[in-house]
Amino acid sequence: MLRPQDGPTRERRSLTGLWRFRLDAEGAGRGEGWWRSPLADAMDVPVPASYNDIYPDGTIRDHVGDAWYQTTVWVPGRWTGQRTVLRFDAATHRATVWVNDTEVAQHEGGYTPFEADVTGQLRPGGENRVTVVVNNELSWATIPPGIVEERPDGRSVQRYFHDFFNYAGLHRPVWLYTTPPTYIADLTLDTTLDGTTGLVGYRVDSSGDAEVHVVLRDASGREVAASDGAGGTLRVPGVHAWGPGDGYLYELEARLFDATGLVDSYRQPVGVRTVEVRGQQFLINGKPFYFKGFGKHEDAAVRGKGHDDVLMVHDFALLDWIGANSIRTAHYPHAEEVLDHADRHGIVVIGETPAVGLNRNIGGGVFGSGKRVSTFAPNAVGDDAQRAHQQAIQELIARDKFHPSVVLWCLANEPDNIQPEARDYFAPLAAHARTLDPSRPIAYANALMAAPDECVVTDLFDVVLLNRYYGWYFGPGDLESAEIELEAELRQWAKLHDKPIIMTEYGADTYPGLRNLVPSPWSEEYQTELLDVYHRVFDRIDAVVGEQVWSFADFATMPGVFRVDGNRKGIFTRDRRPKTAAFHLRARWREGEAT
Ligand code: BDP
Repeated sequence: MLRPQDGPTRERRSLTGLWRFRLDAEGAGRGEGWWRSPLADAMDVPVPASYNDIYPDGTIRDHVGDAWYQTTVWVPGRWTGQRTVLRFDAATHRATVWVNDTEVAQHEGGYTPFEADVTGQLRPGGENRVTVVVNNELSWATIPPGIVEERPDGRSVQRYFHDFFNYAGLHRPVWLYTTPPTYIADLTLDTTLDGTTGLVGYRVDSSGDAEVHVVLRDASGREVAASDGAGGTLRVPGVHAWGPGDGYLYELEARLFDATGLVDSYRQPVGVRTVEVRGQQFLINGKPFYFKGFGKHEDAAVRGKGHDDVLMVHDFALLDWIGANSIRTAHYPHAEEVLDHADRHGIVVIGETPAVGLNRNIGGGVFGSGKRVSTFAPNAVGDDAQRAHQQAIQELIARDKFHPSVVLWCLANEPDNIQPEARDYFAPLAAHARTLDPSRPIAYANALMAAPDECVVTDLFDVVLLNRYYGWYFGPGDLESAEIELEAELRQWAKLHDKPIIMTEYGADTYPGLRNLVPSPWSEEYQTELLDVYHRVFDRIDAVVGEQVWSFADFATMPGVFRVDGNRKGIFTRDRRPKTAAFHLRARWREGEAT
């Protein structure tokens, strides 16, 4: 599924803006056919945005169930004869879509795009109604999982096993776009380096009979290679490789021709680079790479998880300021605009699926105590969840396969990895990911539940990703023990598994402005000292090839006694002001640079 674009043969129209909106906790709209007429009793909500925090109203913020969106759009008469497609970049967590009176799409999963060919339903030269019902319920059949509980007063309340707030709605842009009737349906690219020559393998899938011609241009627009035919390899002598800090992109243009001339054209940015895990090293273009950066959420005041270019560009500017070279898109695929930006700016990305909270022995970031319960079981994370997980992996890879910034797939965050059934659950998923993308390594992020010799799934993956909270959830306030325990554990991982280790989470909740002469939890000094402890240990262990602090910025969570207006492990506050630790990290990450 290629993204919409404007070009000589294609046109797109954004449907962002204010849509009509109505909550439907009882689910009445599906029976009453609310898509058939203008949405009654509707309010305005902006798209893209989460709907939860737009109005000061708890029933909207904590809504569970259906929410209806509707807009109207004039479609130009010149679209007659073209193939027209309606695309949602995301609808969290599932959606059904109607154009005028006809249902055109259903999609499950909140962070990947879906589309429908609406040529038969859309009236060019007229006004058209687009209606979407978005549902935010999480269950044991969904990724991420959750449970809807009924409270004594009859309200439904959503419980889930991750800490970040369950924002919902149309979080990303919505598009109507055209393609010609015979069109380029998909591209497959495969880039590698042969010395100083770049090799770009390509395949163009088209919907009908047409001749294929492909050109590759460098960043200045100069043609550097060309080829005829639906598949082949382009050679680029003296290639400018894509690399960390060097977001150099070529552009591949695929064109279809028939006897009348140009039929379709599609342009795709291409970064030429290699990724390889060798022993305990992570190599990009054959050189060892050390990850410096953050686990990052899509989260902001008022807009929730709504994509916003302003915030995105600002966040990347902060990454640059602090000297970060990488992010993990915790805990779901982030907007495609984010990956485009990472590509262009040479920021390395660990791309994660929404499989977070597959662990009944952890709740919302806090570790359960006492008796272990089974996570991977028919009445919990069973076959339905595994199917949804497989689909999430497939849609993530299909969506992001072209991005050179993505160097590693993270298939899950902190799943139960001790229960023997975890292996049966993950083995087919890992195999599936490798089939879909043999070019990138795979991993999962591991919580401090299983010692290196207890984890039943590590050998299915290429890289060890560790989320560790010594000195916070474990021994809060005791950084001396934290240093000893962390080092002992890391040494054991390095000894037992010949794989690189990336610390994908470490940090401490920090209330900005709380200062202590003797560092104690929640103070700015404690966050800084805790990071120092971890950094000293990382620097002593060769197998550690990366440090990603949790988290880039404070973010909204479900309510909890250990959350003060959200998760406060941000190095920046939610409105992106630096905590003391930001300057400290900057000194480490930009050491030796003239800043
Ligand atoms: C980790 C989770 C992360 C949480 C973090 C925390 O991976 O999503 O936000 O704990 O509690 O276990 O801060």
